[in-house]
Amino acid sequence: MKLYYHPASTTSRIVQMFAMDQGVDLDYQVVDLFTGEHLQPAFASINPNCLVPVLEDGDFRLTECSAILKYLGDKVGSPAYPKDLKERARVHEMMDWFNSNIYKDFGYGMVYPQTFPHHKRPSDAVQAGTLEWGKQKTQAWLRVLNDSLIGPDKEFLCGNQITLADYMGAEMIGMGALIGCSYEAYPNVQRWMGNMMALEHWPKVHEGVDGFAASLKDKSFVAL
Ligand SMILES: N[C@@H](CCC(=O)N[C@@H](CS)C(=O)NCC(=O)O)C(=O)O
Repeated sequence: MKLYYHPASTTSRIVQMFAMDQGVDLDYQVVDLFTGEHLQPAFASINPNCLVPVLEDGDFRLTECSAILKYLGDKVGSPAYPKDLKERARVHEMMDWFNSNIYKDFGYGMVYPQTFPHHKRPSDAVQAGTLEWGKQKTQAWLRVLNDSLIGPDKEFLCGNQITLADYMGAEMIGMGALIGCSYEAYPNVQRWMGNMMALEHWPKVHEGVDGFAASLKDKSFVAL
């Protein structure tokens, strides 16, 4: 199986972390987001959304990191994708929560407009308004995540076993490193992120994005 990806892409790292942690062998092909390779006809014919990641399994092609995780989870019979109907529904619930709440307001509303030039809004006023909105919404989501979804006892999002939702959620929170975010106000989130960052393959998968973060460290950002 092949994964089209980029190391600075949050949604690519979600799939990479799962695959490496669960021993799923993938061929990795970089699509260079910084030179706009993903916008060129060759990649647009692979994914008309012009986004990574894309998985290819023979002649079967799949986009959307959430769908890719579920496909791989079932394909390899991963314990991170429980088969019990209600346990699986909880994992889906958490994945949808991250993808439709945090990723929209934090990723597309705060991190990307400040780190990818083509996501910067067309005027200073629109940019400032976008970031302010994104920050307020993100803080509210983090409060829910900290107080209600994780709480003081659980090691992982759906209990004490890692699931697909953790691989997705940890990247969607971890990308805040690019703009210098601190999660000190959210101790349960910090504790859970610590569990995820202790995974064996975390440093290797994050080499590229850590380098990108280091290159941005002297810039000033609207952060948490
Ligand atoms: N809904 C997609 C979103 C994928 C996505 O946001 N990909 C970003 C990188 S993290 C991308 O390819 N961005 C290119 C761009 O914005 O031009 C998924 O979940 O896979």
